Parts: sequence; C-alpha cells; structure tokens
Amino acid sequence: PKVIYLKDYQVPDYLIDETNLTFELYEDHTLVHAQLVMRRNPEAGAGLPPLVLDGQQLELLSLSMDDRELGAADYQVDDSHLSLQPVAPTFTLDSTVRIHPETNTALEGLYKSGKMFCTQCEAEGFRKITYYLDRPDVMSAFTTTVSAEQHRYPVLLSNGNPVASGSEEGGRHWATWEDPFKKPAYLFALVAGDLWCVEDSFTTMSQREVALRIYVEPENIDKVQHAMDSLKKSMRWDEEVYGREYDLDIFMIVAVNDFNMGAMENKGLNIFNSSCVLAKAETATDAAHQRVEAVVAHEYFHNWSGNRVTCRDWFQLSLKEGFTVFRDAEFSADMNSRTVKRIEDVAFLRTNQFAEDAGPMAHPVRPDSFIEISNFYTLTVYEKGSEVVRMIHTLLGAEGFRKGTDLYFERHDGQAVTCDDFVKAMEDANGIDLSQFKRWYSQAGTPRLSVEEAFDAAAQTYSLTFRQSCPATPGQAEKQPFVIPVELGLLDAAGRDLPLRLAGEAEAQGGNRVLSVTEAEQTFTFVGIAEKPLPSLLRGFSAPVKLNFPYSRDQLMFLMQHDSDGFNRWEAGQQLSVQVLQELVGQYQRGEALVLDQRLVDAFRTLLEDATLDQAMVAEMLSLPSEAYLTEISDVADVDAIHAAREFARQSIGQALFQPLLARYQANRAISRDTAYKAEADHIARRTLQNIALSYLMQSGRGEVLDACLEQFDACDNMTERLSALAVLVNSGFEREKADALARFAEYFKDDPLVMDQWFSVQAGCGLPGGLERVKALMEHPAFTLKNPNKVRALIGAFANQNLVNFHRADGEGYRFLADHVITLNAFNPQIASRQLAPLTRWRKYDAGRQQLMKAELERILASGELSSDVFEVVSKSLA
Ligand code: HT7
Ligand code: ZN
Repeated sequence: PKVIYLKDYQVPDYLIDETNLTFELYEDHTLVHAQLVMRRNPEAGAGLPPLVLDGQQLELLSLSMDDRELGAADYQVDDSHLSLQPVAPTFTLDSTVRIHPETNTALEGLYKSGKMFCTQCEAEGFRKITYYLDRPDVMSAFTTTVSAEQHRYPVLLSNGNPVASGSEEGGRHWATWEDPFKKPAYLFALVAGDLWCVEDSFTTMSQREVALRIYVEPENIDKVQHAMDSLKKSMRWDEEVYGREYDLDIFMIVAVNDFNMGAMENKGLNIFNSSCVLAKAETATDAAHQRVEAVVAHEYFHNWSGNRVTCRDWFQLSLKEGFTVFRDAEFSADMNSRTVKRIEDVAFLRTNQFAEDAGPMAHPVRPDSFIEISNFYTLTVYEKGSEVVRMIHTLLGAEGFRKGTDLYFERHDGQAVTCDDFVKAMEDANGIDLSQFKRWYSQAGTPRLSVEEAFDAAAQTYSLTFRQSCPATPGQAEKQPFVIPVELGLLDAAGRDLPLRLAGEAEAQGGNRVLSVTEAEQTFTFVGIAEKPLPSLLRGFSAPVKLNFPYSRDQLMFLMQHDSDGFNRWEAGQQLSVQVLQELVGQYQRGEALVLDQRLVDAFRTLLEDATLDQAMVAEMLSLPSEAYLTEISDVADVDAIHAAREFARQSIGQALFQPLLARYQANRAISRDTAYKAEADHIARRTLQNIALSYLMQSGRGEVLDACLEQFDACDNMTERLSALAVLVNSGFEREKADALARFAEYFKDDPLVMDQWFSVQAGCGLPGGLERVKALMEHPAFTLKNPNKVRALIGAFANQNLVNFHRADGEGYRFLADHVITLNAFNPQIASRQLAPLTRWRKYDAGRQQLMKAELERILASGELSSDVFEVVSKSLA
C-alpha cells in the first residue's frame, strides 16, 4: 500500500463548480448519474493536464464530456481512478455508474442499514458512489435527486433545502434537494427509508425560523426528545458563546443502527449511530443521555467548525475535530458540572490517548503521513487536538480566544484551510506569536514535566524549577521544548491560596495564575512567601503532560481537602490512590500479605461523612483509578497484580466504610425511588454516588446488600439504576441471582438492540475467572452479530479493552480470540477490524511471555491473506 505524505500536497488541477446527482435506488442495484460542471484550477498553473477522478467499486455505464459520448479509447479506468484528457479549460462531465449498496458491508459510501439506504462519505467514501475529485479542498454546490419505490422508501433526504418532489410510474417517487453552500464530497449525504420524524423549530438570533427534524425507525419515536432538546440547546449555545448562527432552512438528524463511528456532520443532514441519538429513561443510562447531548452538540457545531470552514487535506483533520471536541466539551461543561466534565475527559485522555502516544501508532496532532486515513480518526487527533485548542484558550483568555475564532470564521468562511491558518487567526487577532506553541501540532508523544521546589525562609522566596522532556516516538527521535501553560496556586498552612508575585513584578496577581513554561529547564521565583507553601500544580489539567512532583501522601490528603481547584482536589485523591495501589501491587508481587494504607480509607470516610460536599465530586473522588490507567502508568504492567491490588482495595474500603456507604446508599436510593427520572446534573450526581456506594457495599458479600441490589434492579424506573444493579450482580458471587437477573433482563429487552448492547458489555467486562469462555458463549446469542459495529464494540471491544485480567490471560487465548475476529472482520468491514486491533498494538507494555504471544498474533494476522490497507497499516506499524 502507498504512503501519502503531507509534504506532497498539491492544489487540485481541476475544480467542480456544480455537482448534479440523480440516484435511482433499487433492491438489487443503484444507478448514479453525475453531472459535474468543471474548470481548470487557475491556481494550479498553465496547460491542461489529464483529469484523474477517484472511483472505487463502480461499474461505469456511460461517460460524456460536453454532451459528447466518450468511448473506451477516450479514458482509462483502473480499480481506483478514471483518467481522461480535457480539451478545454471548462467542461461538463456526465457519468452513469452502477453500484451495490445492498451488499456493501464496509458501511462506507452508499449502503443499507436494515431496510434503509444511507451514506457515510468521510473520509473517502464518496468515491464509492461516483467518479469524483474526492478531496476536501474541492468544494462544489450540490443538487441531488433521489428516486425510489414509494411504499418501501416514503422518506427521501439529502443535503440542503427540499426544492421539488413528485411521483413516477410503477409506484416510485422522487425528491430533489439543493444545497446552496459549496461543500466537499465528504459532507454529502442521502437517506431513503420508512422513517418517522419528530419535528420542532428554532428561531435563530436574526429571527429566522429553522425546521428541526429527527428521523428514526417507527419503534424508536419515543426516544427522540432528549436529542431534540440537546439540539436546541446546542444551537443557542453556539450563538451565545461563538456568535455562530445556523444557515439553512432545515436541520435534520437520522438515526441508523449500522454505523462505523458515532455520527457524521453532513451538511443539513447529520447521520447518527442510533446509540448517539436515542435515549429515554427506561432504556438509556445517564452516561448514554450525556453522550447523546455531547454528540448532537459536536455534530451541530461542525456546521461552522468543519463545514463552513473545512480542511484543506486530511492531515489537517484536527483543525475541525480538535476544535469541535473542545467546543462540545465546553458546551457539556456549561450544561452540566464543569469540574466533573473535566475530570471525566482527563481520565479518558490519560488512560487512552497517553497509551496511543506511547505506542507504535503514535503520531502528531497533525500527522505527516498515512497509509489509510480512516486509521487517523484517533484519540490524538480528537482528544489531544482538543487539549491543544484548550491551551490556546488558556493562554489567550476567553476574550482573546473569541477574537481569534471570530477572525478565523470571517477570514476563512467557504474555504478549505490548515491548522496553520487557525493558529494564524489566533495570532493576528491577539497580536501574539504562537510559533513555538505550534510544536504541539507537529511533535508526537506525551511530554514529561518534572517540578522541583526550593524555599528560602530568609529571603521569603519560593522557587519552582520545571524540566520538560518528551520521549522518542516513531520517526521522531528528538523533540524541541513545548510551550506548556501551567496553571497553579500555592497553599498556605490553612489551605488558602497565597497571593502570587513573581520576582520583578510590582504586585501580586491573584492566587491562581498561568505560567508559560517554554524552556527545557526554567525556574520561576515567587517573592513575599513567609512560610513554605504547598504547590497545587497544573490546575484544571492545563496541559496534556505527565507531571511529576514528589508529593507525600499527607500532602495529597491536604490538597484533597483544601485545594480551591476542584479538578486538583480530585487529582490529589487519584495520586494518593495510585501510590496506595502501587504499594499493594508490590506486596502482591513479593508474595506478601496485602495491607491497605488506612489514610486512603480515612480520606474516603471524610468524603462520605461530609454532607455539604457536591455529590458528583464525592462520586468522582471515591472512584479508584481504573486498571487500564494503572497499566498505562506502569513501565511493565503486571495485569494480575494490578487486578488483585485494586480488587483488594475495593473490598477493604467496602468493609471498612460499610456503615457510611450504606447510609449514603439508602438515602440516595430513597430519593430515587420517590423521584421521576431526569437526566439533569443533580439527579445524575445522586444516582452516580448511589451506584458507587452499592458496588463497594456488594464487596462485603452480605445478604442485606444483595436484597438492596435486587430491590433496585426490580423496582427502579430507569436504566441507570437497573444496569448498575445488574453490573454489581454480574461481578458478584451470587450465581443464582445473577443468572436470573441476566435472563429476565434479556427477555424483557430482547427487541431493543441498544439495550442488548449494554447487556453484552456488562458481561464482557466482568473480571471474574472464565471471562473468555463467557464472551465466546455470548457470541452465539441470537442478538449478537459481527455485522453490526455496535455489537462488535459491545462484546469484543469491551472484553479486550475493559476486562484486562481475562483478555491478558497468560496462555494467550484472549489474544488469539481477538486476532481471529480481526481476520474475519477484515474481509467485510476493514474500519471496524482495524479499530479492534488497538489492545494488541500495546504489546510492549507487558512481560516477555505475553509480548511473544501478542506479537505472534499480530504476525498471524499479517500472514492471513488479503489484508485491507486499514488492518495492514496498524499491524505492520505495530511490528516495526
Ligand atoms: N467527522 C465524523 C467522522 C466519521 C468517520 C470517519 C471515518 C469513518 C467513518 C466515520 N463516521 C464519522 C465524525 C465526527 O467526528 O464528528
Ligand atoms: Zn467531529
């Protein structure tokens, strides 16, 4: 397979001003007629080079240029291109191709999900629909006509505004849609199906009425209101916070069951994985409700950050994705608890993106090369990309950042641009130089930041010396220093923030400030500090780095109680837990009896007994770091020791704090019992704490807790409580009750695929012995199919990513199981196959025996026959 390099970028030779498409949808094929109004790109130089159009899996039926039919001698076709020689600088090209959506299992291009036709064109799916210049810097005005059998497909949708419709002979009908905004082909969408819709409207800030429609299959019509509410909140928020108004007369969302990712921001016609749009109390958890809110917002925000201003090429993917993730994170922070949202995002980033940064697929936020672009929809491009935008926000402040985004949108509306253009707008709007900062876009790897303190009582100075470094990553041995914004405070003995004055400054500038660390080693000296303070560093996780400061456990307990920054209160608790758990890991490895540091128990007791604390924060702080995070921070991860240590800590805490946990549980469950479900922050906080308490209590194995758990399982009115109770049972030793609950749950929800996904996941994540056998048995369940990506993620993905102790069993059977399924999936859905590979790529983290076994499976995949470029790229880079 060919490697594509950023340095080879060239402007397109030709442009497409107008794209007129007609789709004739049939059960055994589809005909696509494309009329492309084209011209030579004036920026590309003189002469008329050959026109090379992208096209894959297309059967060319006819081709004409300016109404002159072309014969086989006039063009060349191979499996990915159609080439021909234009004779004039402007011309119209007409083509007709036959395609087969009914057999398209890769879910890219035009395909069928159940009974409905739908599309997924990002990144390079449009070339499976018709011959085209399928690259994001070719932007065109699309008119689309869809024709299909009326009875089976009463709803016919495409981008833009509806302009005409009618009936045809033979029970068929048609509809024409016109999108006035020029767009790249990756934003094209088409849907045809028997769909119902919930309709609403939104009045924009300039008083225009926009029709809002969410289309779903009829059985899901009662699960749409939460998404509609989320959409309206998103539209208002983007007006208020960014001054961005929606532009078409109609905005549509369609839910489909078979979808490779979460959702897609096609202009005016967003297509969603049903898991990211459907939610009601009885079937979706709090987390699912929050995910729907976040994904609806994310896709809506793309209308400006992605659609109106798009990417010049796919190396710039983070231009739209990093920025839009930052926008959706801020939206969620404003709609819910800001601190909790930040805690969740940072925990996710540190566990998963840091692992990617430390592995064989490590790449910069703006990659330099790729084989298959689908492999670069990564945590680095999305999540780290968002952190990079957040750092710009931190450095410029909210006002400066808004000036920068205003300039960016104004300057580049209707253009396809680069990450450099984004940063330039920030620079120009604020009169600053971000050239060193841009290393965040080009250098891969997670920087280490170690901090040393020095207190001089006589001089009343306190110095912090920062040393930064960044490990080598594939293709990048040496790294230059980053600009690292470090938000910090200094706490006095009473836990108050001291006024902060740096040497040379006339006066103190508050008790919280941002230092810019720009050198490999750099010292900052604070003056007027009478007593040695305790530093609170990297508040709010102000930069995506691994911070190292030698806190004692007592200091961490102090920060847990007193830090004015909520995020750092949580962070202190996490660091304390990590120290304690690592001590237990050591004891386990040495064959010693495990002894839990009582300070952790005391800290948790204080949290539980203080009724004034925010319940959401208490819930976060009572959650121990995950096994995956403990793995990420280990040099060589001992899966068994980590599992044993964490389980022991959970049991000890459950026993030692039985009474306060029970009190919290009972109080919260009583309120839940008497209150109708709402997916609002205070309700969610109450249920989260209730369910964490329940999971600790269940460690005791006491009958009274089992009764409480069963009562919750049976009597609750919502999926959050029901699924938590089920998860706790599944992870317990109450075999009879577990089997009974699982069976009753499956019987009741067997017709709801999204609920069955949760049923699969809960069992796939169970760390009790025998996990692989349970997962293999579940693959035989009638509700399971490898053809549906949600099912693959729910069972295989959950097992390999969340059930580490079973996946990494020492005989390598977990690895063999995953490799077998990657090989199977490779044949019909390469994107999903490639994404499942991630756990195997992390082989360097494990002991020599497991390394051998994991590499052997990667080699077996490589030798298994015809590999897609998706799977080939990940496997070959992992073994390099
Ligand atoms: N921009 C969308 C990306 C996406 C995608 C990429 C590759 C293959 C399938 C896909 N489905 C959606 C989603 C987003 O970030 O908003
Ligand atoms: Zn996105």
